[in-house]
Amino acid sequence: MTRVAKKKWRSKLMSAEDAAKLIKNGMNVGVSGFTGSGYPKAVPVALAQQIAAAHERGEEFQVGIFTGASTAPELDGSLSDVYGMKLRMPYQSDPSMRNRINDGTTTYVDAHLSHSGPQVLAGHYGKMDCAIIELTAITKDGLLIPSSSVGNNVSWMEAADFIILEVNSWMSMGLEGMHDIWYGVALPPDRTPIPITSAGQRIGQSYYEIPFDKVVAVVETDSPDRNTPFKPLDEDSKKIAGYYLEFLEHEVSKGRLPKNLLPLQSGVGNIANAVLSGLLEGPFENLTSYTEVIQDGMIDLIDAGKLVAASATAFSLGPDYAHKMNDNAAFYAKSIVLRQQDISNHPEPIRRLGVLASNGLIEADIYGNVNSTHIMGSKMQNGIGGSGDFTRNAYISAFVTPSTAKGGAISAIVPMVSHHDHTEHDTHVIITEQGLADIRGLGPQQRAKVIIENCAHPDYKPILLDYFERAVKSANSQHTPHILTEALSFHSRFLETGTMAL
Ligand code: 0RQ
Repeated sequence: MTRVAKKKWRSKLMSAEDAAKLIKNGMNVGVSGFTGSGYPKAVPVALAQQIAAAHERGEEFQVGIFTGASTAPELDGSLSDVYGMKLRMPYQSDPSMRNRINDGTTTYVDAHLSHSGPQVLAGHYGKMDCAIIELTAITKDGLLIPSSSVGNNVSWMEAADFIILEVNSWMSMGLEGMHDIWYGVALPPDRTPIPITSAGQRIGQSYYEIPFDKVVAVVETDSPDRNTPFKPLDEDSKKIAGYYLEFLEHEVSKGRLPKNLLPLQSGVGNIANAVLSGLLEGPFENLTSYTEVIQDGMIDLIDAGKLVAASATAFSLGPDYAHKMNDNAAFYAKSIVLRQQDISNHPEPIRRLGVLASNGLIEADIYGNVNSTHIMGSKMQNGIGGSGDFTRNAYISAFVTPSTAKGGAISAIVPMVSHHDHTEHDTHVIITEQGLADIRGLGPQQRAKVIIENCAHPDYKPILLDYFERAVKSANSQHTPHILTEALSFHSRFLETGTMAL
């Protein structure tokens, strides 16, 4: 049966190729999609083909692409393979896209995810011409049911001059009712409080509302989301998860956290998923989550009855779990709420609910500053994503990482970070497979000792301690001692010799 059930919407049906022809050189295009979920699957591929053909003819053709977060090969991959993007924001993780950013073809604006929609609406990027948004269905009553992510869709459809909809019949109709679309967001000075006081609370409606006349095409698709499977849990991820869970139990025993904890946020990656797996065996019940993406581990926690409410903006599920979600979406809609990302990631509910954040990092320095985005200070890995939204506003902000990268040639703990995303003020706990540094309430020198002692790899501990002790002796201040000519010596040594080790 067709997913475009309302007759008047069927008058807009079009092929992906014809819809893509409506997008011209230089346009800014807002697309749905968040960590491999809910991105349009047909029009971007057709657009990439048209861009490649134009380039063959020697014509200029590039567009600006605005998303929720990372997408998938059909979008970031296909458009960056043909050098089709002049601008990309706010987050990506695609290898081809990363190459275009680092070879200078595409300008990348690495924005906080909660800011990205409002910034476009405020006009920071000029005009948004087109929005391409994936839906689960247009019902016979004319309701537009979102698909597996909400992301920036509300902002893009409001900002764009015209809208192309992709209706994907691969999505489960059981998703109807899972979304919470709140049309109360406004730019200053018209902002009003977001009335969320518990993680699972619904404050809006389950469908989008857009002017019929703004929609120029409806394209039917039947394609799965393309989420990458999580790697099997390795020993180090399990150790890191174990330290975090011990820490949370300790906080409960001291009366600093309630028995069912506070709403959990869990960043991207395998360690985050290992933490969720650890919770499955842990003592905590009636857990809640106020986070950005629903990961495999959360589905297990819901199945086990341990997680009672989860708020996010998208799924980030491995293929097996994505199918499980599709088969049982109506059941999961009882405990999962998918919201716009300017609400799922907004400082206001994050601070109000007292979220416990846990995010990955590329490197941290001995004083607790964190680099989440740049390899050796220059090369973009993914982007800040939602990590700043959560770490800056969390009740307790933990960072998790293996103590080394690239087979031990790189230490995740360095004298000074080569790029700053999260400052020492927003880092409360750092955890590696070596141990946990609880740096709350500590001054810079005390933090350095705990971070080096508890988190650094044994191969790097002596040279970090040596740096710190010499800095204490020679620095012009005892507050945050540094030897500026040596502060980035670990990085320059790696670039010269291929290892940070001496
Ligand atoms: O590279 O894939 O080539 O082997 O970085 O590192 O250890 O697999 O860890 O997948 O958790 O990613 C910070 C990038 C960590 C991620 C970051 C290399 C390493 C590997 C990945 P390979 P791991 P993760 C809200 C949260 C920002 C967004 C965010 C991230 C690759 O967590 O993007 O937090 N965070 N969002 O080898 C050189 C170093 C390195 C290094 C790691 N010091 N130097 N390479 N790598 N450390 C949720 C959302 O926003 C959706």
